[in-house]
Amino acid sequence: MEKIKIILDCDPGHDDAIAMLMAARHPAIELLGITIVAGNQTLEKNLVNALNVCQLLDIDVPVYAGMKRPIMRQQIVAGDIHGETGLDGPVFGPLHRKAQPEHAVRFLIDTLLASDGDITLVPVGPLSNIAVAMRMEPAIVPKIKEIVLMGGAYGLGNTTPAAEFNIYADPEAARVVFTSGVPIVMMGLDLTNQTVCTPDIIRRMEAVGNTAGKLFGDIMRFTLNTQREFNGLEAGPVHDATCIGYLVDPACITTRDMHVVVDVNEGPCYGRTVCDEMRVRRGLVEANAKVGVGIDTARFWDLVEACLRMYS
Ligand SMILES: [Ca+2]
Repeated sequence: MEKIKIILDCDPGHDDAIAMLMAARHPAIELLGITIVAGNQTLEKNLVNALNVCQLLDIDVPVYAGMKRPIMRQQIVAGDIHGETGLDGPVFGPLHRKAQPEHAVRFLIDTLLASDGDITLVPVGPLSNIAVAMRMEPAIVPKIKEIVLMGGAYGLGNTTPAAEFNIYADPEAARVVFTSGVPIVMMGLDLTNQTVCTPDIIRRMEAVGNTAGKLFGDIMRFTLNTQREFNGLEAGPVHDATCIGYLVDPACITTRDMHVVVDVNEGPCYGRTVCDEMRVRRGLVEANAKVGVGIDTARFWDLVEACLRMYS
């Protein structure tokens, strides 16, 4: 079977780390690189977190640092959910792993230009790196096979009543990506909040009994409390990991075609993904995204466990 070539663009981040460990070992995926963006925390902190996860789990994939700030807006971070480090919970040893010297945007451009149009981008943080790459070298746009992203919502937001964090953290970048014409699959909160990782699931993953299972537990036990406190959820969802679930087992996720517009007007809906869920504009606009609406959670958690078992 031909592997799905991906670049994972992330801001680790608790759920990012789960996406990383799934993407790095699943045999259906060839992980070409991990690009880091400011988001859940500053770029510097997200980069350290990514390198720590790679070092701990022996993930031999190049890591590139990207955009330090959003395109236009003031920077925001999600310290309430992800803690001061951006990945509070796990304790890592001294860090020896280093990032590549090249900028993430350069890596994205060069890799896509040299490709046969067979690379899928998987952005699970603010879209700053992807948007800047598209603006710096528009020739990459037709080279992108698909963008499978975590962000947005057709229902309510988690950072403002209208907006989800990844999109709200850089709405102008999201606008660039959603108007690019590249096929988009959007895993928004409506879908990802269905993956709340309750204590029984945490215990099940820890019972795998290896380093990856322990890391999963250390990560998700931290979000149990923050998500309950700040978002009123039963436990922490593994938002970003649903993108990997979709790639390797698309039948586990139901999507609907929708036209999605990112609101970049300053006001209460700044950063909202306005999704034409009811298709009221049918005949006027074409759908530009497949939006996740449902997930077979039993099948999804089986997949997560299988990925954890791929580690020694
Ligand atoms: Ca993320």
